[in-house]
Amino acid sequence: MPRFLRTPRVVIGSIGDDIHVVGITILAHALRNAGAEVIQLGIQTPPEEFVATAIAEDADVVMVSSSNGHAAMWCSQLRADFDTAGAGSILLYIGGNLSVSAATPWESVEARFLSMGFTRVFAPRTQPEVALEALAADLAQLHAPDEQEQGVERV
Ligand code: B12
Repeated sequence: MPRFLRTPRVVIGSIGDDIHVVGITILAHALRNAGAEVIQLGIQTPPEEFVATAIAEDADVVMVSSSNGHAAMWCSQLRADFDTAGAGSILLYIGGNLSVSAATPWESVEARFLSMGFTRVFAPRTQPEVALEALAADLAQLHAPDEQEQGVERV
């Protein structure tokens, strides 16, 4: 399990009309166990609620889940919405079942969501540990200069 230099604040939810709840429940549980502060938005969360909550909660990362095949429709403007709200550089992760057809090559699905502005795109059935490792690495990279300056030690 990764160790965080400081408590990450994570906003998580299933976007748009998506009702699949098991993935976000497991992910939220794993994040809390790893020491993260999790703001769980639940299912059927409108894109604008991710933006408003992430800003209100001063989140480090937004984890979007989508399993019903509608992700591209609900996510196409999400990065732009964060830009408009003044939080353009927030970490934006997405996972679940992102394509309508399982036959779509993963590389093209990943490329599509990266081009929408997601920081990381996770393949179906990604285990929580993978997301935790990615988050620890991204946060360490983002905060590296601050931590060195302040002499913060890993606990
Ligand atoms: C259970 C289930 C349902 C239940 C949901 C119950 C509930 N309240 O959650 C019910 C029966 C209600 C349902 C409904 C529908 N479902 Co459904 N469902 C499933 C099923 C069988 C399992 C989903 C699940 O819980 N998996 C277990 C969890 C732990 O796995 P997970 O969600 O993948 O999440 C893991 C990872 O992916 C990852 N993860 C998930 N999100 C994120 C986000 C980030 C940022 C990260 C890092 C990781 C991450 O973390 C989790 C832990 O490992 C899947 C098939 C399957 N085997 O996956 C279909 C499936 C997801 N459903 C599907 C469909 C099509 C539907 C419906 C549209 C069907 C219909 N015609 O009505 C509706 C959706 C309606 C809607 N508005 O959303 C399709 C989606 C296909 C697609 N993407 O194109 C699937 C893949 C079935 C299939 N093979 O066709 N479903």
